Amino acid sequence: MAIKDVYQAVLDYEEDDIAALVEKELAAGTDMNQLLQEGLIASMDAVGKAFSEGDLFVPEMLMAAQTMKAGLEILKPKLGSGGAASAGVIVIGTVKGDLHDIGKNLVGMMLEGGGFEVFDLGVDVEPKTFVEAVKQHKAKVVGLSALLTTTMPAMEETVNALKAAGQDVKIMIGGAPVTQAYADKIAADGYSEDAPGAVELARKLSK
Ligand code: B1M
Repeated sequence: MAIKDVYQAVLDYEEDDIAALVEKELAAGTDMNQLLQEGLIASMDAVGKAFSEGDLFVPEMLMAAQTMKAGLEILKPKLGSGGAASAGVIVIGTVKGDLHDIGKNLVGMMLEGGGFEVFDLGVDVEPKTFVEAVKQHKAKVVGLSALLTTTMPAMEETVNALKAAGQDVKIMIGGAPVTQAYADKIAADGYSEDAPGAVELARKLSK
C-alpha cells in the first residue's frame, strides 16, 4: 500500500475501490495532507493536463473526477479538523435562467480535487443568492457558469450585484459561449475555457 495506489486509482477510474484505499492509507498513519496533495490533487492535475493536451476527453475526465470525489469524501470530515489546509473557499453556480450543470459540476469537482472548499449553489441561481453565499461562506472566489447565450447577461447582473454589495471577492466565469473578451466586458476577474484551467485560475485569483 502506498499513496501512489490512490493516485493510480484516480487515473484508472476506480470509483468503487478508492474509498477503501484512502481508508487503508489513513489507518496506516499516512499524513492526511500528503495523501490529499500527492494522491488526490496530483492525480487530478495529471488528468487536467491530459485533457488540455487532448489525450483525455470529457467522459474520462468526469470518471476521474467522480473517483477523486469518492476518495475526497473519506478525507473531508477530517480535513475540517485541522488536518490539512484548504486552498480557499469558492462559491460556484450556474447563473439565473440556465439549467445546464454538467460542466459546472465538473469544474466544482476539479476545484475540490485542487484542494478548494467548494459551495455549489446549483443551477438557475439568482444574483442575490450568489451575494448572500459569498458573504455567508466568506468566499475568496466566486465562479459563474453559463451555457446559453441568452443567460450570459445574468453573469453581468451577478458581477454587478457582487460589486454593488462591496464584496471583496474575485469573480471567474466560464461555459461554452463565454470568452475572455466577454469577461473583460463585464469586468469579471478571469475566464477559463475548461475545468483544469478553472483550477489554475482559482489558484491565481485566491493568492
Ligand atoms: Co442545452 N443547449 N438546452 N441542454 N445543451 C446547449 C448548450 C446548446 C449549445 C445545444 C445546441 O443548440 N447546439 C444550446 C445553446 C445555444 C446557445 O445558447 N448558443 C442549448 C439549448 C438551446 C438548450 C435549451 C434552450 C433547449 C430547449 O429547451 N429548447 C434548453 C435550455 C434549458 C435552460 O437551461 N433553461 C436546454 C436544455 C438542456 C438539457 C436540460 C436537455 C441538458 C442539460 C442537462 C444538464 O446540464 N444537467 C442540455 C445539454 C446536455 C446540452 C449540451 C448537449 C451539452 C452541454 C454539456 O453538458 N456539455 C449542449 C450542446 C453542446 O455543448 N454540445 C447544449 C459538456 C460539459 C462538460 O461542457 O458545459 O461546456 P460545458 O463545460 C465545460 C466548459 O464550458 C467549462 O468547463 C467545462 C469542462 O471543461 N466551463 C467552465 C463550464 N462552466 C465553467 C465555469 C468556469 C470555468 C469553466 O468558471 C466558473
